[in-house]
Order: sequence, then C-alpha cells, then structure tokens
Amino acid sequence: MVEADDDYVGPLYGEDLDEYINKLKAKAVAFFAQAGQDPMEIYRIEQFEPIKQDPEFHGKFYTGDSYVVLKKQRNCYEIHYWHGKEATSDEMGSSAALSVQLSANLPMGSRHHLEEQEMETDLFMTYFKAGLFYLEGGVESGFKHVEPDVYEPRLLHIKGKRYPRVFSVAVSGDSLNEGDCFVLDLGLQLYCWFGSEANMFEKAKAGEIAQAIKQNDRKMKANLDFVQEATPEGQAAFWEALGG
Ligand SMILES: [Ca+2]
Repeated sequence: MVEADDDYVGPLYGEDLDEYINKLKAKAVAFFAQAGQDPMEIYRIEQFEPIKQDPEFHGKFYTGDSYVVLKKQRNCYEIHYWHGKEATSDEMGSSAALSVQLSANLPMGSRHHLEEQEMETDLFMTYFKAGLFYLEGGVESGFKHVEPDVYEPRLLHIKGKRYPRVFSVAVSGDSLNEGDCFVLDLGLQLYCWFGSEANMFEKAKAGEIAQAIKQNDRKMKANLDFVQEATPEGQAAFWEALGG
C-alpha cells in the first residue's frame, strides 16, 4: 500500500535510505490527511497502493480487483473492503490492511464490513442506487479505459429489483431471458429490453439504469429506446446488434 514506491530502484544506504523513508512517511501522512473528507471515497488497490477513484466511477467495480469504500456518516465512518471474484490475495490483503490503517487515522470511529462480489451487504448496496456494476478485468489484466468516442458494445443484465446488480454478458440474443431486464449499450444508442416475465419494479430499475448511463456516462449524447415500444426499424437494429 503506501509503503510501495515507483521510484524505488534498489537497496539504499545511509542518507539515501533516510530520504527514502522520509518520503514514504510524508506520502502516508498526506494520504491519511485527505482520507475521510468527502461524503464517500472509493479507493482501488493498484500495485499495493490505494488509488482514489473519480466519482464518475463510483458504483463500478472491476471483478479482478479489491477496493475500499469509505462512507462518512454523522458520527462515524463505514469502511467497506470489497473483493472481486478474481482479485489476487495481495490485493485483498492490501484492502484489508488499508481498512485497519484508516480506522487508526480517521477523525471519528469506524465500523468494518467485508464485501464480497455478489454478496454485498444491504448497507453497501444502498450507496449505489443507480446500480452496482461489475466490470470485467482489473489492474493486472492491463485493461485500459475505452477512449471517449470509441465504444465496445456491451449487454448489461440487470438483476434484483431493490438493489440492482449489473452484469456484463455476451452480446448475443442467447444472453436474454424472459424473467429479467437488459440494457444493450452501443455507445450513442442504448436499448432497454424487458423480459415478458419481469415485474414492473425490475423494469423500472432497468429503465433508471439505462437513463443513468445516458445521463452520467454519455452526458445526454446517447439515444435511449425501449425495444418493446421502438419502431420496427429500431427493433430490427436491436436484434441485428445481438447477432440477428
Ligand atoms: Ca487485480
């Protein structure tokens, strides 16, 4: 975590070592001085270091990584350490250790919560009303964020009506099922598809999630259609994108 340093080049002695240690101490002090100021902070463990996530990425978790979610309440902090299914033991250890260090350095008391992918606590789920998104990949897999104008088509499977979890599934008609709702994300065109057996709460949630993608991720530049209400051309385009 904060002990690691990119600038480290090899064994150090004497003054060089002192300087290195002082640098690390200063870094740790700076880190804990800023922690806990925002209403919610999310840190992803990247090469042992906690990297603060931009609010735009709150609610989006790479299944190959481990995170710490720090939520400020009136009288205490909730510290959630989240482990994706493919996170390494190093990453999980680092996020657990960071949770302990945060407790020791925060200006108020704190409660710890272990969060495992797809088994998150209700408290954790309440933070992400626009859906908890599981993204494939992670730090070690060399995943890079897509360029702003290049979109990889994705099909999102929305599960759960109260606290929706959002899974990326294969972009294919075979991924759909009549009991659930889906969002097909083609970048500037979004489609919402409702299974015939999905209930109205699930449909409402899927609609909210699609709307949130349009608003937050695409800054209103995308077009959103509900497949069942779309024109014949719109419906044909939806099925064509799913492989016909
Ligand atoms: Ca990882």
